[in-house]
Amino acid sequence: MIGKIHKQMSHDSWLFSKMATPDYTPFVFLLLLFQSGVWGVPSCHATKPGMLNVHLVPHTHDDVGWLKTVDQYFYGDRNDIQHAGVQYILDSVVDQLLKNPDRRFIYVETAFFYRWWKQQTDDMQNTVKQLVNEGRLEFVNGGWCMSDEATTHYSAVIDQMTMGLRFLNDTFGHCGRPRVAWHIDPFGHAREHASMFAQMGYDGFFFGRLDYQDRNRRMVAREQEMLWRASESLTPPMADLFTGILPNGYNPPEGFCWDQSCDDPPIRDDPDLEDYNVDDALVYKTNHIIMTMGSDFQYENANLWYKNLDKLIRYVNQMQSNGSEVNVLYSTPSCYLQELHRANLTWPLKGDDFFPYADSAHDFWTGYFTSRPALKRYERISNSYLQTCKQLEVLGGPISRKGPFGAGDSETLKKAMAVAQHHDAVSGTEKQHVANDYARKLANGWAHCQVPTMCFSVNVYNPLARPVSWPVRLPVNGTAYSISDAKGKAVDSQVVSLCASIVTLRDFLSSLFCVCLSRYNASDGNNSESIQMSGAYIFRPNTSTPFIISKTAKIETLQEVRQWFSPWVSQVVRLYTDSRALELEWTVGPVPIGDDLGKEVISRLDSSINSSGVFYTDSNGREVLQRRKDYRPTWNLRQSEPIAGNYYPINSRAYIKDDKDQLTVVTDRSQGGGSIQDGSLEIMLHRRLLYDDVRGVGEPLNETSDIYPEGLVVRGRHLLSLSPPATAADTHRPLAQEVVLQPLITFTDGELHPSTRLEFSGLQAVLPPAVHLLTVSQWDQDTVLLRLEHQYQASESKEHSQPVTVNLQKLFSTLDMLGVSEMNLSANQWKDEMTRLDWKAESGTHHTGVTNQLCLLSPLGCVKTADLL
Ligand SMILES: *[C@@H]1O[C@H](CO)[C@@H](O)[C@H](O)[C@H]1NC(C)=O
Ligand SMILES: *[C@@H]1O[C@H](CO)[C@@H](O)[C@H](O)[C@H]1NC(C)=O
Ligand SMILES: *[C@@H]1O[C@H](CO)[C@@H](O)[C@H](O)[C@H]1NC(C)=O
Ligand SMILES: *[C@@H]1O[C@H](CO)[C@@H](O)[C@H](O)[C@H]1NC(C)=O
Ligand SMILES: *[C@@H]1O[C@H](CO)[C@@H](O)[C@H](O)[C@H]1NC(C)=O
Ligand SMILES: *[C@@H]1O[C@H](CO)[C@@H](O)[C@H](O)[C@H]1NC(C)=O
Ligand SMILES: *[C@@H]1O[C@H](CO)[C@@H](O)[C@H](O)[C@H]1NC(C)=O
Ligand SMILES: *[C@@H]1O[C@H](CO)[C@@H](O)[C@H](O)[C@H]1NC(C)=O
Ligand SMILES: *[C@@H]1O[C@H](CO)[C@@H](O)[C@H](O)[C@H]1NC(C)=O
Ligand SMILES: CC(=O)N[C@H]1CO[C@H](CO)[C@@H](O)[C@@H]1O
Ligand SMILES: [Zn+2]
Repeated sequence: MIGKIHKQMSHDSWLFSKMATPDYTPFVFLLLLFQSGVWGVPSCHATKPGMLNVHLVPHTHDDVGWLKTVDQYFYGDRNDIQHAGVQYILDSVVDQLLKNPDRRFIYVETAFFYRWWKQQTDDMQNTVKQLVNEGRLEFVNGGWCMSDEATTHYSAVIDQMTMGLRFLNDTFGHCGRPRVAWHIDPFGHAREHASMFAQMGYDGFFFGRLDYQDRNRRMVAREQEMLWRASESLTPPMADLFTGILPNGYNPPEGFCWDQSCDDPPIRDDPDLEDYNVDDALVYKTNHIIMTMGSDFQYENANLWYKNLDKLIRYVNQMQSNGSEVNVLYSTPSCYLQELHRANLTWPLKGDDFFPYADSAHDFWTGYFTSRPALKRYERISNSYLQTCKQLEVLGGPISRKGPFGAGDSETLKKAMAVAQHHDAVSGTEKQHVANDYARKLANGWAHCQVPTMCFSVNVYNPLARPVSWPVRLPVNGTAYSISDAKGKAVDSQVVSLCASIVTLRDFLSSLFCVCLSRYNASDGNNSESIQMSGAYIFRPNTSTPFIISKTAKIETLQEVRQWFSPWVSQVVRLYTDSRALELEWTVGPVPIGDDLGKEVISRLDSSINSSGVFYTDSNGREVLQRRKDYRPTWNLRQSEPIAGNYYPINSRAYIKDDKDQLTVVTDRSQGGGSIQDGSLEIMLHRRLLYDDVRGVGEPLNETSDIYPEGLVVRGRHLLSLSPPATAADTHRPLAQEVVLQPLITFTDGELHPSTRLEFSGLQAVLPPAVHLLTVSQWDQDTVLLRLEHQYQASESKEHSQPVTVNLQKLFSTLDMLGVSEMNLSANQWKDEMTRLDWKAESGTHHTGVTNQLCLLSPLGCVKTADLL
């Protein structure tokens, strides 16, 4: 749950409408008022109980940028690159829906729909509202985009979903609320995404891509539809999500593509429909099957599709009079889901995730975990900037929302960040000109979000709800600097000369573990086993032994240790006083390609930890999952790529451990990595490739820029901590949050006005360590959206995986709270509207973890809801 706080300056009475929270509340949402809602019941066509019901779902998959930029896709510009124009799709579909009330369409990407909507007349808007109210046009997923699942951070995903779903609710009310999450294209699926979707109130989730071995097994076992138990911490069914695998990716069955972009013959009026193949249905459990009738940017001329679908339905159903038992109907994912629910079956339970994704033996989509490391970092730091900008808009009051010094407009950055979550944006799988466009949009967002600032002075804003100790590094000239804090007290500081030489770290470093940077030669496809090349999506090293860039790094020791492995790979190692972690700052590039070989550079940490093939990676920056080398929890893996097949997404941290020690690496962006040898953890930093990997992008991942025409140079940081496993989470949870929401540093020129306030805290008191302040954002004139999160996973910390209490009345220093209302995670439902379909799991409802609890204090005291089990 999450919340909006009604604030009123200088008012100190509190009107809590009601305060109840489920027993573990990862996200808290509070809003002013409760309203009763009536569910819009989608109007689904009747099905026939004794027959096989084929649900035809007309749909289009509109990437929010990929081969073309998001704007080019909307307008249909640059059709020489790819024929695609979303504005025409929506024009054409609405027109065709009006021609026959039986027809249905689903729409997914609110970033596009929102643009189209703004250009429509009142009449057209009313017509579309009618279509939505009648269930003829249905929104599914409904976020601003269809986010990538491997390289996104949960906070940015929640933001982009909230933005899209809010537009739908504001525009269409209840009938516009999507019940189904729809990730038909992302290249693997994260458990945290399923958990978020459940907490956003979705009743089901459909996707297209999973490992080919997993899929084959599931088809045989008829386990393509399941109940995903997506959290070890939440009490079922809070994070349970009904999940279905679509029969044909997201394409139509072979021979049935009637888009203008396809060559399949139309249905003639003397139909021979013997080819109509319903064998797919044999691998599903019910007498219902869903067919995705559409694909990338289809329906620009919707008449072609609908005319043929009308005929298909008519002719196939006519055969029923001759004994056929196939019933074909126009449908939507939520109508299909409703039938599955009605079937009242039990479904297999799934506890792990769907990474990594391979579409055949040597084709692991694990390269994109690291592709475009500079864009990945820019996206991550833009998230931190946006959260700060939103907080200051709230704390600074109305003046900070407009005017020359006001942050004014966080909307631009919000939209740029939402678009950047798309599965061809932060994933790094777009064309170079499109990657440039995402970066340009983020930069424009920063410009609109100028955070007001206060000799030169350095302003540091910490967006977390607790104090942090954070090193600030500034380039200076000379050594004569005195640095003081707001009270005039000296701040501990050092000027590190670029060439001085003081011994410190070397012994420390070698006693703990050994860092060495290595690289893989990328496969160029000339190989007897498979012609697959490494590319933007796919990681395929030439051999399974990494090539050590240099056995002897040239080392200079200062307050920091500087290592040069080669002219294009170097690293600085720093240990700050009082720090819980060692900092490795790596610099890689320009990656040489003179030998005509692509290269993928990794950082490998070797330790004496007895990790027995087990390692841990986070899911979208939130819960941590256990990984085991050459192993998948739900099927017997035949491992065909010893490196790429053991890579997993690392969004914020990864670790290995034994009984005594845990080595944790906190990353500053999403990267791919794994533990190939016991005691070792490797993380891919940068990749430069000379071939396209034939997954559609049509370009080698060969990044250059104006400043780096020889090849992009990328710099980043890893924070390493070594602690006893029992207390490791107490370090790496807050550390990871500090890197995600890092202090914002700004500069002011000239003397400060004497009356300038040098120190400010938006909070009255520090929040308890287990509670993370996830969102503070202006919702409308008088309300603020607040999300509080219990950030510890069940059982991971003796001290912090415990219920915790927050007193909302004493939270903010500049806001008074008039009332509070709870909402679901994506803020598109009030608490009293929250209902979800219940599903029965096949086997043991094994719920292990201790339930974490976040209790909100109200005048009624701490209110707990009953255990949901
Ligand atoms: C039903 O079968 C009869 C006899 O085979 C055939 O003439 C007729 O066309 C069939 N009708 C349909 C709708 O297939
Ligand atoms: C669903 O199945 C259970 C048995 O598993 C049965 O008790 C229950 O009545 C069924 N519900 C409906 C609505 O058919
Ligand atoms: C550094 O300071 C010296 C002396 O004030 C000056 O001559 C020099 O130009 C400065 N260097 C830079 C890079 O600003
Ligand atoms: C690996 O590289 C060597 C030479 O550098 C080449 O002979 C071999 O075919 C490559 N293997 C693969 C799988 O690309
Ligand atoms: C790989 O093989 C293709 C054709 O078989 C050839 O054109 C290409 O030069 C080869 N690449 C390398 C790096 O040997
Ligand atoms: C990578 O390619 C280089 C040639 O550029 C070769 O010397 C080296 O042995 C190769 N390393 C591996 C691990 O294949
Ligand atoms: C490593 O751990 C495994 C159990 O996880 C144990 O069987 C093995 O003996 C250990 N090896 C060493 C060298 O301690
Ligand atoms: C990679 O980029 C470099 C630098 O722009 C260029 O010289 C080279 O031809 C490119 N190679 C490929 C295969 O795109
Ligand atoms: C959704 O929209 C309806 C109709 O405008 C409104 O009454 C309701 O409060 C909105 N719900 C939320 C959660 O904002
Ligand atoms: C965080 C939270 O309260 N999420 C709730 C949102 O609403 C759905 C039902 O629609 C609940 O299942 C979630 O728990
Ligand atoms: Zn896509």
